[in-house]
Amino acid sequence: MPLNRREVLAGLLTSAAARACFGGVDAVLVPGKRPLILHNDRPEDLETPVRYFDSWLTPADTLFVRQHLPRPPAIEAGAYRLTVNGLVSKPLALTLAELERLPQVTVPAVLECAGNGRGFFRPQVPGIQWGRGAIGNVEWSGPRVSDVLALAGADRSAAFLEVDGADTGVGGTPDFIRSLPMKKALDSSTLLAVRMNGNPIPEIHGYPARLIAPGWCGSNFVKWVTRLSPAAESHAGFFMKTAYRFPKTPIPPGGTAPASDLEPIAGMPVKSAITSPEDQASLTAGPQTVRGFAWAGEEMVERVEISVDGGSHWIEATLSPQKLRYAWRLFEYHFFAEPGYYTILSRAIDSSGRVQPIVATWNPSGYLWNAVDRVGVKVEKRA
Ligand SMILES: Nc1nc2c(c(=O)[nH]1)N[C@H]1C(S)=C(S)[C@@H](COP(=O)(O)O)O[C@H]1N2
Ligand SMILES: [Mo]
Repeated sequence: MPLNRREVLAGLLTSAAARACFGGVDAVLVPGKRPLILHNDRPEDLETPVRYFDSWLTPADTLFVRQHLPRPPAIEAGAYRLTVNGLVSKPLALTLAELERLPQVTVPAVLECAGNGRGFFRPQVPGIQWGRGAIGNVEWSGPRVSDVLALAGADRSAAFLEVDGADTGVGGTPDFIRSLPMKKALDSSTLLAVRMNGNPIPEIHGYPARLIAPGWCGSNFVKWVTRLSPAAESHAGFFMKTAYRFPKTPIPPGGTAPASDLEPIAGMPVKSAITSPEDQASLTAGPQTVRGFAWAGEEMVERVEISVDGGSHWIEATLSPQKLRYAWRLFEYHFFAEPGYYTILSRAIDSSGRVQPIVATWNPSGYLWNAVDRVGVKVEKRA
């Protein structure tokens, strides 16, 4: 539920590190973060304002935060244990040092909440009304999940890997447990990350270890991982059986789908977003630059096209040279603007031929918003 100003103030009184600037919804509730868009304060759900997206890697101090449950007590490095049990021949409890002694692999990968862009769906759907900023591009490092599982003699033919974080359900809230298909768990890019952008993972982002399932939605990136269990079945809890499911075939906007017509979200769709100029910005006539990022889940971004006339003409943007599966690519497009109003659009095209659609597929939970992005700008005469 969004907080009103009084609730924000009440939160401030109980949190010494908290500060808020009341010009907008920006607030600092987490030490070490720049002011982010506040959706919830306890647990913290914070969105990155698009103006912060000006680099290929998203720094820790601007990365969005999403959690369903209260943050677990800080985990101390020496006390940390990763339990590997279930369908394994040798159940284990690994220390952080043991994880760090395995070969360390680095994978730059987008972290995006399945609900990013939910606020744009019409009719509206319940849930956090994220705009464009529940996403970031981060360099993750740590052992491969497959190497960790090998230590325990895991049954590689088990259908799923159950992943549990240190946070637990409170009252009636279910525990956050996810099941990853074993095929994805054993992929050489799937990591149990112990570092984020070269540093230990910040507490709020999952210290000391979190799962990284590149190209898949953020709900699979389980934070504070304390248990990995190969299993024959997918976990029966809320976060697998109800949440993060998408209609197998499109349904009418505003409609419903029986549970049997929903399936778990896996790889993410193709998408681009404009980060500059901001929507409804006032610009001065002359040369203009449109900037943003594009990503395509498990596919490669091949091309981004820009229109500055509402989609009548499309021209290819310049992409950043880093062409890596799972990471986003930055784009740039230059044009000369006479005074007037411009509707600027961006669309990405990926290696499997997917084109970012004009209309995102409406679904009851508001997942996977990926419609062509759009900002409007007013260009005024040079003074
Ligand atoms: N243990 C745990 N892991 C979690 C979650 C959670 O609530 N608990 N939220 C998931 C969801 S839905 C998302 S989008 C990402 C958000 O990661 P971040 O908070 O580091 O941005 O974490 C995922 N991992
Ligand atoms: Mo999410």
